[in-house]
Amino acid sequence: MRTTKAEEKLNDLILKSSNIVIFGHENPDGDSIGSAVGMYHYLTALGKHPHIIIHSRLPEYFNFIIPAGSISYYVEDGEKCLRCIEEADLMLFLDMNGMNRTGEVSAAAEAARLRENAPHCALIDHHLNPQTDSFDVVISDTEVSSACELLYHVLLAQPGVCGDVNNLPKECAEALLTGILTDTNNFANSVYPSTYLAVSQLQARGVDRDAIYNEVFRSYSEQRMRLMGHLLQDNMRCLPQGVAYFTLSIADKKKYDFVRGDSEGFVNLPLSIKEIRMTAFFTEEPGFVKVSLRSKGNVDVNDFSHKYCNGGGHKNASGGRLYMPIDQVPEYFESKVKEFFK
Ligand SMILES: [Mn+2]
Repeated sequence: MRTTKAEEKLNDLILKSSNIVIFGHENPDGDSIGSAVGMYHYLTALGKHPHIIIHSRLPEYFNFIIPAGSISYYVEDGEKCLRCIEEADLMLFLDMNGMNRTGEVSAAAEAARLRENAPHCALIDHHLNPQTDSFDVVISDTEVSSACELLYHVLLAQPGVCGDVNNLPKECAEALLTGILTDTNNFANSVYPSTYLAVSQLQARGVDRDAIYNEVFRSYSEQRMRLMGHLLQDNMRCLPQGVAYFTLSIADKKKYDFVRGDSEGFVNLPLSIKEIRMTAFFTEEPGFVKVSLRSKGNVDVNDFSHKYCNGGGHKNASGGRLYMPIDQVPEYFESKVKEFFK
């Protein structure tokens, strides 16, 4: 097992730290929570004191991998979060390309960098354009399926693990596989040869892939499926450029008893239409519209999001925000699609 300089440095920082804060990104998904929880178990097994900080709560169907008391949510218990940052020797940022992706807690994280006895900071991520300046260690690779896959390779290269997956706690392996399953949408996208190697080893470690699949992809409500039907039937529009999009209003969320995570995966649905090469899904939130973009082949939605949606991500999957009423989004989006595909 070859260990890179960055992996060695990460190992050093972990060994000499005790209180370690792990940050997940705002609107956490399976990869964010999987990588954070995976790291939490690894550090706990080493005798460290890790704690996870996330801006706000995640969908309930991820509860099955979250150890009791392991996470504090900034919007619910900001004081505890600030105390953890205050006491941190090391802060880890997973599945995000910069501290600003942690939401409102990012101000406290950035301020901690300037204090006396500042904590060290490490980034482990698979998004484009990592903000390397803010970190002592940056482990960034965009040629992997997910942060969880990258973390798997990083943990295996740690001297104490010696390349043997059996040296990782089983709960760590479960969390990592959860993130790989969700970020690839059950192996539909962003799958690399290294992904199968990781998954093969994680299954060999005894992780029950089918059980995770049922927890993550088959745990929704009836109302969620009816909402999906409504959006596809009454709301989806297909444009001549091979672009499909739909919007979810706060009114529809109320009508269909929407809970966090219910719209997970919706954005991918129109990509099953042969002619469609790009999809957009707009969700009305208080004060802004959340944008999710997906594409097939060479259509670069990272570029689209940078140009028109105040965001970014990956070539075939990215996100952003619009600051306009939801009913103005169709006109805006359709004009930008015309410009983009000109
Ligand atoms: Mn990810």
